[in-house]
Amino acid sequence: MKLFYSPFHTFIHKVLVTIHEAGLWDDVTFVPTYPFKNREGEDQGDAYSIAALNPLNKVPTLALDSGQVVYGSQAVVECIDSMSKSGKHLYPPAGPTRWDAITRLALADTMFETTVMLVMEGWNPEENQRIEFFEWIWPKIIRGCDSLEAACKQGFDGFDIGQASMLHAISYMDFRVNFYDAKDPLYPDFDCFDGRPNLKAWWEESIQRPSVTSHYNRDFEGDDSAAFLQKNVQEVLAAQGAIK
Ligand SMILES: N[C@@H](CCC(=O)N[C@@H](CS)C(=O)NCC(=O)O)C(=O)O
Repeated sequence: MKLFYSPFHTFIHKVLVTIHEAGLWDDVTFVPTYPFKNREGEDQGDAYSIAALNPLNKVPTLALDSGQVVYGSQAVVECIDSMSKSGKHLYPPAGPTRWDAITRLALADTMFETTVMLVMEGWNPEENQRIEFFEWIWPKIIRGCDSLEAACKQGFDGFDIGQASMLHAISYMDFRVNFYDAKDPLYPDFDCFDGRPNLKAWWEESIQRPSVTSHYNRDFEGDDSAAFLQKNVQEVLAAQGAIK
């Protein structure tokens, strides 16, 4: 199977964590995709487009060997977890523990997505950035961090999909500041661990997991050319019978 994703390993990808935890690392062809290089005004044109596979043209997108395409990160991780070869599953059985795990998945995923929205707002010239936008987003992130602190204080029974998403969201906040050099108008020095000792202790322990160290802060070493990407898109279409 092929995973189309953006190969920035300076944050933790919950999809990569899930693949590793499932013992499926060697079954995946990792296909780097740069969705924002397709934006108008970029000189790459549609070179990195995966719209032929995913109408939203978003990462992550998973293509199974059958040609079936699964997109939306929640669908992708559930699909991967279902194929686990390691005997481990990140989704507890139906019941309160599962609802808790998938609710934290939803919370952390939305914290991640709203942080992406802050990144995109920050691409506007400073005088055009909407302060109301930051005022709308930040309380969600701050309450979210408080809720995760409470969850960490209570503790977890093993590693679950909610925690994979928490790693993703928390590391992306750092990525926003360091990679994009974001100067936030409201919280320029925000540190999610400040006053949240349980979240910090959980983080320190969780980033030791092999599923995290497998990629976090490591260079991507494969082929990230547009030609490699499009070759893989064509292979998926061929598997679907869409091209000869
Ligand atoms: N809800 C989606 C969000 C994925 C997402 O927003 N991906 C971004 C990269 S961080 C993307 O591909 N953006 C390209 C675009 O929106 O055109 C998911 O969970 O998979």
